[in-house]
Amino acid sequence: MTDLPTRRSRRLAEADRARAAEHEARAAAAEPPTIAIDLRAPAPVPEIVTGRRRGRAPEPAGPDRTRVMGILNVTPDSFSDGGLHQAYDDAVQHARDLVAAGADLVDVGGESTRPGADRVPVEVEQDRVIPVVRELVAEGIAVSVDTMNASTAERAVEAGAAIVNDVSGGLADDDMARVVRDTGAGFVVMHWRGHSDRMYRNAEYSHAVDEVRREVEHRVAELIILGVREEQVVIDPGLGFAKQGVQNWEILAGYERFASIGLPVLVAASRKRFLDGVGSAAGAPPRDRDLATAAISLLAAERGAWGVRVHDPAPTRAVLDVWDAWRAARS
Ligand code: PMM
Repeated sequence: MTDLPTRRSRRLAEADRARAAEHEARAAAAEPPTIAIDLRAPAPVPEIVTGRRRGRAPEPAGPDRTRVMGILNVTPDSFSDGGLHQAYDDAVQHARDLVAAGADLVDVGGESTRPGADRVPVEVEQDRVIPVVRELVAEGIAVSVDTMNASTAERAVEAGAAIVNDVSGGLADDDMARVVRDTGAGFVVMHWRGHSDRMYRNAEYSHAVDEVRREVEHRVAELIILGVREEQVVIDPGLGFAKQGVQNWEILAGYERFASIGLPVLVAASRKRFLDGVGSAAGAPPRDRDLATAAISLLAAERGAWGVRVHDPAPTRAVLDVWDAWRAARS
């Protein structure tokens, strides 16, 4: 009786040894595990993106000043200038005019994101924007491409665009983070809660500033996990996108909370509906909102915004020049 447990434990030990030998044989026959390490140096981030970082005081002029991004919609249906620049020649000429009026860079888009807009086939979008991007870059104009499509972003960056401006922050196309990561392009990550056809159904907040801040911060964290570098990112609260009238003002008034995420901020209020009746008559056409837009540009610049996105750079440039002169005289 006493040797029974011993025999059993011997049998168990033999079975263990056999199993271990079997494992070893299988492991030896299998391919060794491979670990993919990307040894390429990361692509450099364009200077126009990296000028001002957290904690740096705004300077009166030079590369750190608030950038003026001129809007070039090569679309037939954008809410304020749609259809005007559809032809290639018109688009290129309009971009030159934007620069002459004070734009530091031109944001080229081929798909309208106005409320209720339908999606455009990606080939159509690319036919609209890629030749224009190529020409502007050849003329020495800094370009961002306004797209939710990774393949359009990739082709535009290949054509020389420095920045991908994606109103969905990469949520509309799973491949966008890879394109941004691999190209080193700047990436404007806008707050987004879904496509234009359901824009206003998603405009429900108990505290707009806190929720927009939290959602953008979360999105940036996801992008960092996917390999996008912090120095590539510019954040944008997405005025007018899933936000109703007063919510846009709350976001502007809460600018500092948003900026405290610690990333450069783009403010894109230009001609948006929430400006109707502020500084111009209620119901006036969108282009009558350019003075109100310029006032927001000044307030944003004073708070250290990385950039402002505007349809007409002239009034914005004028107020920023006034501010520069004011500050220059003080120092
Ligand atoms: N708004 C529009 C288009 N693109 N991009 C960013 N980053 N932020 C915006 O608020 C934004 C955008 C809306 O249409 P528009 O081109 O006619 O202004």
